[in-house]
Amino acid sequence: MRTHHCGDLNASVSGKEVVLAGWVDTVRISGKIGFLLLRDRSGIVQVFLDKKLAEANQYLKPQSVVLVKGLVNKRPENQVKKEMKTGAVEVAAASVEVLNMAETPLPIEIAEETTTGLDKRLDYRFLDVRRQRVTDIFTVRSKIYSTTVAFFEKEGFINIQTPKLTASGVESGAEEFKIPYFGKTASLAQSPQIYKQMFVVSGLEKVYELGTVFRAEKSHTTRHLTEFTGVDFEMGFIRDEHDVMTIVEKYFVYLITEIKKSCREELARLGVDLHVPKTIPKLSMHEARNILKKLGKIVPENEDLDADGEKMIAHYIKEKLQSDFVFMLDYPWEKRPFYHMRPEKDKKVTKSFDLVYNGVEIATGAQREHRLQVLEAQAMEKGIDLTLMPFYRDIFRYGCPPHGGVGLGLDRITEQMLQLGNIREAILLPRDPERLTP
Ligand code: AMO
Repeated sequence: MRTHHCGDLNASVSGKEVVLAGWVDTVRISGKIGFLLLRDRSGIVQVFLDKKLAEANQYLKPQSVVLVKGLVNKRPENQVKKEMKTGAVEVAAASVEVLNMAETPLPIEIAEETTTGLDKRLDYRFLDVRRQRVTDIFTVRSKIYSTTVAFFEKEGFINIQTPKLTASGVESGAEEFKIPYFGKTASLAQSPQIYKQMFVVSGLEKVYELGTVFRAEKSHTTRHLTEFTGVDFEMGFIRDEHDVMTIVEKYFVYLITEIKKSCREELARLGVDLHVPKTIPKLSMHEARNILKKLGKIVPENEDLDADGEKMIAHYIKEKLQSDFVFMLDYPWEKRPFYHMRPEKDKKVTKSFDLVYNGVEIATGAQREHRLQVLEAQAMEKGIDLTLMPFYRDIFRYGCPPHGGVGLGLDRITEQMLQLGNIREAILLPRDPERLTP
């Protein structure tokens, strides 16, 4: 249909006939002539309409879809607006064909500085994405996704896809969505935890999955969704949880280096300056509690850090070590699931960690307990009878290597990387306790 995209036009194609197609950003008819700003995924170009075309298109509505044929001309230097990506040239239209007229009024304001609130924008997300900022966010997210896959492939992990319809999970019963399943009750997978362990034990040794995770959490926060994209990996033959953290550190060095390189324009428009971590500092929960105590916040021994505590620690680490990331180690046993390993010397903690990025937890990981007797006893302590989960129990019976892994949230990574302030900005169609449409 088209010979060029709007964003491809520059002085080098000046004098050429082109065919463009896209959405009408604005149309301005003044006196006998007109100007139409045409937008496609790559950018915006100004189209000049002579008297005949200006008259014919005086009722053209913004957001209509048009096909423009015309000649590329260099614009006079004094007319070139710096902020316009293709500002150096314009197209003198020979014809404008309206492929589809948009209705008016538009339900949301499609402008860079939109006054439409987030909820309404999400109701009309397909229109919201027509804003450059939103296209930029999802271009970066797409790159985060593909770079994540590239990283795990490069590191020799094998991609797995595991069921999302399950009998039950291992995270926490309260967080499962139960659905009818041919006379039985199924749960939507709240994590691929069981399966990623299963396929390490199977002999695949190193596995990863990017998949949908469901959590029936009635949380109305800026960082919780009921459906999100999990980045899970699991690896066998580890010495301890630090081997797993090494992979996480390598991943973020690779990811941020790649995003800085391939999304330069998007990051510039979004006003984001990314820092590639060198090493990620590690802080035990014991140290974190002491730091927070000095800052006036008391966190009891058996408690997790809340969102506020994470932010305070992140701020402290940023000031002291200039790092956007921090690993938090040794989470209390009371707050962690039964499958986390506990160190021999201190059964009150676990060989687990969280990764905090710009003040928000984006990953949880641990060395898993692979000795069946210990695992069964740990499950019992948490009130879970492993004999009721035979397919999980079995994976520890026939040769199970020491192993560990991590669950990261792709939506949270995107949100924190781009500093969007709300996880809903980082996902096309968020699901939360109030939102099930569109
Ligand atoms: P956890 O429950 O901490 O760990 O989840 C791992 C990561 O997933 C993301 N996340 C969420 N993102 C959006 N909305 C939510 N409601 C939400 N809940 C979690 C976060 C979090 O760090 N099986 C373990 C992981 C493991 O040990 O391998 C687990 O699921 O980024």
